[in-house]
Amino acid sequence: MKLFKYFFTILASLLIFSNISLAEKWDMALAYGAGNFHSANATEFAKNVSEKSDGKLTIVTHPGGSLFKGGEIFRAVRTGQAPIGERFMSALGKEDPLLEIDSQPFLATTYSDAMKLYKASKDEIAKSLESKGLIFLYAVPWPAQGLYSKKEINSVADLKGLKFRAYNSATVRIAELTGMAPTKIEAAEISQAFSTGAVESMITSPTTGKNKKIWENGVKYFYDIAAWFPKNMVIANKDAWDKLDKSTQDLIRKEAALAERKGWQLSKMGNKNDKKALADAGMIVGKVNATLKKHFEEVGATMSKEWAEKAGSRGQKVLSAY
Ligand code: PCA
Repeated sequence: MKLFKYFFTILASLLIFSNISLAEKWDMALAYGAGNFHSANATEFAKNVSEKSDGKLTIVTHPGGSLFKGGEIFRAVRTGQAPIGERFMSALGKEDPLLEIDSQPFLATTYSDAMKLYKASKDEIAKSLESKGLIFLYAVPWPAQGLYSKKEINSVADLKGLKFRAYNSATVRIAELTGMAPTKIEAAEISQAFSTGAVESMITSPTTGKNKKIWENGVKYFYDIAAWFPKNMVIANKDAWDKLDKSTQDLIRKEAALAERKGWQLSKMGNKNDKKALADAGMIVGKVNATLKKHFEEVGATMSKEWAEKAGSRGQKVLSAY
């Protein structure tokens, strides 16, 4: 009887142990608020994977930078502190200039061109991420980027000296070539930066302005420049990925492809609806005048040259494919 109990205990602990080692839990780091369409989409992706993996993998999302802040997520996933996360690609130009290709002004100004550019650059980007121990899963663009300002902008002179919130090296460069004074600030700190007067202008999507209720911080004008569609990407740590069995990896790939399709749709909807939301909140929504447009196009041309030099032959390859 004693022996039977002994064997039973061993058998039970073996079963429990093997169950635990089979069931993985991934915490997913998201920088943007739960209400943001990127976060909502990632949450649906996580839910679908969790429900369909036969208990083998549960993905728990942590929106609003609650696990890691935007600026920390890439490193956290790379080092395995978070097995999966989402990051704004073009903030990572120092890791790989190809990650900045979607923030080059006037290279892709429509969703269909943005998709073409994505397809042309995706494999090269995924390859370089893999060499850093990362698995690329999917990418979704923000709606077209526009210029926000507390005061009216009618000329290049009106932009001179403006305290400008930048979110990557490309927006810093736009500011420099325009005579604005840029400071890099993550999306989470936008409201504070405007309300304290640290900044008075920025270029971002109508979605981010709407989510931040930017009109409550004295921002009255939105100029729809629509010069690029920067993307967020979802990446996983390769060691964590390699621990999963083939069917779970296939499931993630399948759900990632679905999330990507849905994400692009949501982005397109936001591109229309969120501009309307800004106008409904009393902001003045319009286009820049012809002189300003020409100015931004010239800035864009300078930046294209600079970027091509930085990105070298890999960049050239992607640009010709595009
Ligand atoms: N919103 C993010 C990135 C691009 C966008 O539309 C931000 O402003 O930080």
